[in-house]
Amino acid sequence: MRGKLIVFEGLDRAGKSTQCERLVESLRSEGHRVRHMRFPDRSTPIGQMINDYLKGQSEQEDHVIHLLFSANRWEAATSIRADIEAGTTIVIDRYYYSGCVYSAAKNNPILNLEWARHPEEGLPRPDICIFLDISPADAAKRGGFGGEKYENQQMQDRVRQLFSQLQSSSEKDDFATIDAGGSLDEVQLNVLQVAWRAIERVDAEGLPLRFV
Ligand code: ADP
Ligand code: 2DT
Ligand code: MG
Repeated sequence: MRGKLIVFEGLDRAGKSTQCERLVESLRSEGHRVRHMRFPDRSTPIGQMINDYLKGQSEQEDHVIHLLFSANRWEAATSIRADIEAGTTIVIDRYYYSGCVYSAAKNNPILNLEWARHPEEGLPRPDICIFLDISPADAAKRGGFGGEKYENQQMQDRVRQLFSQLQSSSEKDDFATIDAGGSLDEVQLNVLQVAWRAIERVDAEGLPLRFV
């Protein structure tokens, strides 16, 4: 059986990184072969350029940084596909949905959601995107903003709006939305249920890996 492609998305402090790790551990303990990834992958030369930009150590034109984020996924795309075909499930902390909404949130006159999506076309498409939904008030309880580029209220508000736009577009069937405001264990239980359901569906229906 092929591996599955499972993605976590959501706003800053929704609990993506925490729940991503927990899901990877749970699936491994059940005997699945699992590769844990995150985007941006700051370890590659392209990822280092993205890291410098997010930390305010370099400037990039809006389209240029958008294409670097996309290239950072494309440089991993062949190995994602190969692993899935070889039976390894891949769990990713952020993917092209973040790529689209963060760039479109800048209100650049050209770089809207539609423009933003084009360079992503052809990437492996997730079997499920688990969207961790948090209110601004609950996010604030989890600490303030860090120092990175997009960690400010205006950007987060736009990102929230655009994520909801994406979830009622052609991408809507990709998403399972989970209330991320509960305790760590409550959220984890819901995540597990959604992930199991997605895995079972792919296996039961013999669904092939799709592409964006
Ligand atoms: P993200 O990757 O979405 O930005 P993190 O997983 O890094 O979020 O979590 C952000 C902060 O909130 C961390 O300090 C984490 O321990 C805490 N946190 C995550 N999930 C919960 C939760 N369900 N309840 C309370 N605190 C949480
Ligand atoms: P982390 O805090 O999760 O490391 O994210 N971002 C992310 C984009 O603007 N485009 C993308 O394609 C991706 C994957 C979201 C760092 C920041 O990078 C943003 C937050
Ligand atoms: Mg994180």
